[in-house]
Amino acid sequence: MNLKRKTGPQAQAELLDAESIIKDARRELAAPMRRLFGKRLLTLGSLSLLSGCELKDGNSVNTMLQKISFFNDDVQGWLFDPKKLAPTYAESMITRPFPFNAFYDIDQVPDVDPDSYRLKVSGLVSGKRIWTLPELHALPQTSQVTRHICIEGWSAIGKWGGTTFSSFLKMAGADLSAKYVSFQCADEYSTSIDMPTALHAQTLLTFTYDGALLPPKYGFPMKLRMPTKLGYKNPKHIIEITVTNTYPGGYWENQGYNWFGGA
Ligand SMILES: Nc1nc2c(c(=O)[nH]1)N[C@H]1C(S)=C(S)[C@@H](COP(=O)(O)O)O[C@H]1N2
Ligand SMILES: [Mo]
Repeated sequence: MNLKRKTGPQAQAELLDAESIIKDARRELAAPMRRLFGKRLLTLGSLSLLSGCELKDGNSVNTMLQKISFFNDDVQGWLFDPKKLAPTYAESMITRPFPFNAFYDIDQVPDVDPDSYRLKVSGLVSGKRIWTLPELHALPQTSQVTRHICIEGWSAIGKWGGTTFSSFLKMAGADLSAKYVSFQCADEYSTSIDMPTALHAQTLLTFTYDGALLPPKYGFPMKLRMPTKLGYKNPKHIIEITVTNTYPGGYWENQGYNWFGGA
């Protein structure tokens, strides 16, 4: 894609998007390296050198994000600051249509029946273990417009609404000193996260996308949305949440994707 050759509102939107990605890249991805190597790495030029990417358009920015997130894999665990917030955006910046992605095609999206649906909460928890959808929808709701970054080299801005995951975990009587929270999904996908990320202020158990009930393709009946993590760490169609001290892995993690997966 060469943005310079395009004209019209779509091209302008893409250019704007590329600019905001660069801003995020500087803020989000340069910060850990800045702490590691000093101020010089803050320039886009040095980020570009380090990742071997020429930053000429939206795609190359995405490729750089991908490479730098791999570069960070070994160091970001201990650099993770549980209080640091990911950028949020104006609703006018939402990417339309928002991309669909899964380990299968869109016609294979699982069809979850809302009436018989039950969320199971298991492992190191002392509270309620079985939740119906109306019970989950009755929890306090909030929403966020954030950037979703997929390791396959694309990113998009979307709006998800739901309940703060930290308050859900507290309500479920979860052992907050446990190491991991893992997720089983209706499509046999799974992933897991560290407890500091689970308790992060922007980690939401979401039931809506762009103000409407989460459609099947985006993860009905719920998606855990974490702007601080790459796309594959954000499970859709969750059917079971487990609090544990035993390393749980996940669908992509077991095939070599980095477990931490920070964005
Ligand atoms: N259950 C489930 N969750 C999943 C996946 C999946 O295949 N199954 N794919 C992950 C990946 S790699 C991405 S990029 C996002 C895509 O979410 P979207 O379809 O809402 O864009 O979902 C993540 N969560
Ligand atoms: Mo992804």
